[in-house]
Amino acid sequence: MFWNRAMETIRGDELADLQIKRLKWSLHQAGKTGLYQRRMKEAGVSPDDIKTLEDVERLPFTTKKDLQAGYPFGLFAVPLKEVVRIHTTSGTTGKPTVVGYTRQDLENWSELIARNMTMIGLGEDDIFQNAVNYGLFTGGLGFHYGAEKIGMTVIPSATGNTRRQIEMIEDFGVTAIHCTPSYALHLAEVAESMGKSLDTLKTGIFGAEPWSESMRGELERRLGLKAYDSYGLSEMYGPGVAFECPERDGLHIWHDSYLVEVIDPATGERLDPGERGELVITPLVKEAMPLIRYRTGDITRLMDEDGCACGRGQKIERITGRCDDMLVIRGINVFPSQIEHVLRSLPEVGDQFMVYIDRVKHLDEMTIEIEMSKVSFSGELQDLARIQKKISTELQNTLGLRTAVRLVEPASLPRFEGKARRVIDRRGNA
Ligand code: DLL
Repeated sequence: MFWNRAMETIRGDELADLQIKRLKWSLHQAGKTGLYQRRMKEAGVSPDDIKTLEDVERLPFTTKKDLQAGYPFGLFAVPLKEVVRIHTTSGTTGKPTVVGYTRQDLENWSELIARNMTMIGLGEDDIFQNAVNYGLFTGGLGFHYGAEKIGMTVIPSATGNTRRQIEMIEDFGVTAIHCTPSYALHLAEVAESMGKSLDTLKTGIFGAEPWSESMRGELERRLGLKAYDSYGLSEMYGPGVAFECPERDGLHIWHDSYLVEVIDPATGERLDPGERGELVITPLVKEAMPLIRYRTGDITRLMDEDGCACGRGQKIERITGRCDDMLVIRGINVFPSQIEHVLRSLPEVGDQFMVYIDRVKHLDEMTIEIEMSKVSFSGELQDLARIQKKISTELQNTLGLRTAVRLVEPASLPRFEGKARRVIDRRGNA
């Protein structure tokens, strides 16, 4: 099903023409800010030099640091009186990143969310529980207005009070839920402990943090729904940048609104289609805060141009990590998503884990605290030693790194209502 068939299926020359037209408009809009006046001058390029999509490579990059330097409103391209909403997201250090929206931006954003929801078969017959933070986090209001736009019955449940959330799902007959994958797992645990099977739930929309295919399998089994990956970032409005269709093999980017490239994060060179690297996005319709070649820090690759059975255009692969959360441990690069993938494939492992990195006598040590699953937790020392060895071996095989594994009782590690913080790096800069 399509919300906006013309825009969702636009391809080839027609798409390129639209993108270049919108890109020129965005460059003009960005040129209203001091940052881009300086940057374009330094790069020796003016909006008029950009005639084809290949010319985009001549444009300067924008990073999170630039947004922080402009804190709070330095990157706004419209007078503050035209900004009708502000969201923020965490910065790399100190102050948060501020994002502004005009009325048209809010309209564009809910259109994109409406496309996502319609694409996976949701509509006015659905009852939608939006179990994410409704404050400055873009997941709350972003999905709320998109869901209302297509006529769903929206329950703005926000986060917290998990037992009440479960009662609402049951009492209101909720058919679709949106939350972080970590919170979905927690909901599943609590529902099981309450003896609730949540039969009305059919669709789960999960995003805002990396999650693996094994996590998808687990959520689908325990919550009895079909789980879809949703990608976005506050700098690009929020959720709604890319989303899985029913094929669930990669996420469709809304190419009429976002121009995407994949670059080598070390050199900034553009990579060939299919190569994995950092996703760089130039929004094409943002009014209040236009950005040029924004470096997302997210690692993905562009998938085959054609070939999705749903009829929409090019997709990106699910985000496999960030170029800046990559851990270098004893010279070996480790992505937290790799650890998660290994752990979730082992039946002995329960729902939560925590990774600690320390420097002991100048050597990096990684310790993983792992909650055991209820079924495998017998408390017998012999069993524990066997399971510990099995997990260490699996981790070593995948990561190429020896890790200390500490097993803990089921349900004893902290739960996260929002984004999980599972990696604690205690090495400092020493
Ligand atoms: O997390 C927006 C969002 C809300 C997306 C709800 C999806 C659902 P930020 O707080 O600015 O915005 O964080 C953006 O989160 O650069 C990624 O590193 C990560 N991220 C978001 N979605 C996914 C995903 C929202 N599906 C940052 N898979 C991004 C992996 C994701 N990582």
